[in-house]
Amino acid sequence: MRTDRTFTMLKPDSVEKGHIGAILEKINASGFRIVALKLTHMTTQDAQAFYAVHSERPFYGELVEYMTRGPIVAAILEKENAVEDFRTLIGATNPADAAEGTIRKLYAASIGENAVHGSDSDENAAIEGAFHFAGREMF
Ligand code: 3AN
Repeated sequence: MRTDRTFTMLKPDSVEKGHIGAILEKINASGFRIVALKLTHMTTQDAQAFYAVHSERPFYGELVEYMTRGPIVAAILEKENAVEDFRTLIGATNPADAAEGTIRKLYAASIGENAVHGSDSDENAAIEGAFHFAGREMF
């Protein structure tokens, strides 16, 4: 399995606020190459499946509702040490705890609406990328 790719979503709040360009610029400027990219709208079934690992958590319903309320930008990113470096770039899950200069510090409103997703392991990066993209959509 490749170890130099991660998967991200710019969540509905980022799209609604017009932050797509600024966030993609920061991603590129931080050394990530965009391998796959699309604007898409997750169905309830998509979001339930994508976040199945959180299905027992109290915020699951809220999370599914948020992630389906508007379009998202899905992308696969390539860089050496992509998963870990991208988690550093986006910052802590709760933007109140996120380091200065991170994407969540700059653009996220709250823990529930935290602007971006970043895969937490190489294995999940591959699963999540394949959830959104066919092989011929990756370059
Ligand atoms: P991360 O996105 O930093 O990996 P996870 O995997 O723990 O964080 O959570 C997935 C998503 O669930 C978060 N991006 C956030 O939108 C939502 N979430 C996590 N914790 C909470 C919480 N305590 N209250 C509301 N939503 C949450």
